[in-house]
Amino acid sequence: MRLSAAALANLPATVARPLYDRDAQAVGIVHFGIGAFHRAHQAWYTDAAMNLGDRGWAITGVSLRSPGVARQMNPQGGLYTVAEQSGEGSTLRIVGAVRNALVASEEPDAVIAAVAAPATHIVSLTVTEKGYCRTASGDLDFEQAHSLSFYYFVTQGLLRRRNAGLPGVTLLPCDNLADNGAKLERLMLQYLARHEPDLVAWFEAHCTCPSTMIDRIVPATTDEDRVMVAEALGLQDEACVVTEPFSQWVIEDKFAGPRPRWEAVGAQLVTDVAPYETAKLRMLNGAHSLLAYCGLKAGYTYVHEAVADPTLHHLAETLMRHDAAPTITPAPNQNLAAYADALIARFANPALNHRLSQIAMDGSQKIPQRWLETLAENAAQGRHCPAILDGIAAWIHHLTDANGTVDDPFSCELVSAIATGDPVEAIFGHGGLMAGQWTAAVRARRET
Ligand code: CS2
Repeated sequence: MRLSAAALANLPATVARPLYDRDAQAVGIVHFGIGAFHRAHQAWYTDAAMNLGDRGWAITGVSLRSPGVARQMNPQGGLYTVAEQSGEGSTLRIVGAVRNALVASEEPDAVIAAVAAPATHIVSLTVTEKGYCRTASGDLDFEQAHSLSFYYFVTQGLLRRRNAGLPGVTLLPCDNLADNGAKLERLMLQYLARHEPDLVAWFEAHCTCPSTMIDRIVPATTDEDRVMVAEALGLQDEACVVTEPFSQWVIEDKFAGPRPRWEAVGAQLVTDVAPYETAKLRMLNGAHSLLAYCGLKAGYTYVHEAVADPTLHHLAETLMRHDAAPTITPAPNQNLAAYADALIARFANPALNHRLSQIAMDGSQKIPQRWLETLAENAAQGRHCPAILDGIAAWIHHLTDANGTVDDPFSCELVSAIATGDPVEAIFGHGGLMAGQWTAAVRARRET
């Protein structure tokens, strides 16, 4: 038996479930990239807001290519379990916010119609760093941003909205990029200027792109997780996600129209996301990538194993407290030392099997905002970043070790850089993928 609306009444009493009439909710949000992270984070907050009485915020999820999630969710009427796991046990909640999942490559018109629907007010994104289709210099890569990118579907939907006299939408990026709202706006405008120049002025007047800081550790769901959830529910749930109890969402309060009352369920609506976003990217994600490359090199599989190693633990602490924290101007209520303590405790969560290899992928997309900005700011002050330099050395080792099969959108460039025999020069030197001032420092550190 599969999880379904009809089966909700028979679930064990310990499993929380939607408190609202799901069928009566209009779809107010179209979300591109309906992976595990969205289901455990933005959809989970939206479900909580609907549990408190918010109406009209059901979500249509979109996968650009892969039919996997749609096949998991649609037979369950969009329902799925969020299992929060810690050393103290697990808590299960059925989330009802997702109405359906579309596969853009199979039903492009349905995706465009969803963006164009009058009840839609928000188009949100978790397409990962590479999904923004940027060149190494940060501009839109028009070759990648083709007819199967979110740019195309959003543009077609917005065209219909404009032609029908409908209001614009809020485009809400929920990926780990610094200043993600401003970046998305710039890239979207580059796309429109090339493909629909007539829409540029309308977009500028009617749509907004708030920045967000999103945080929850969500490992890829495994078969063991599905078995654990099936045992707890007494039903099969193909779309379940496993996560930690912690969750944070900081959103720039700059919406083009209505939005759910996310602040009533724990999100922070602020005028400036930057301090939160910078701390999260440089400390959490920075330490994550460090543990990933150094941990894999040391033979570990999971984050909790890597952070239990005294040497790697010390390195992660050094990155957060010595390298990153001095580059961050905290918000008035932000305590970076306490933040670092909390991050170490989250990484050590023994109930979360978060694979280092999941974090290690797409390094070219992650390393700039996780490490290089910290490195550059410290360099400007004449300070060194020992932990980050160790991380870069471990990343280069990771690329070399991959034997030509690097999981990264710039894999060709990275494989060629390794083949030159001087990857530091090829990647960080003049004209390299990550050209910067730190070539000599990276080289010196690698050689020790
Ligand atoms: C991780 C993030 O995979 C990765 O690169 O660093 O997904 C991390 O788990 C999240 O950003 C936590 O909020």
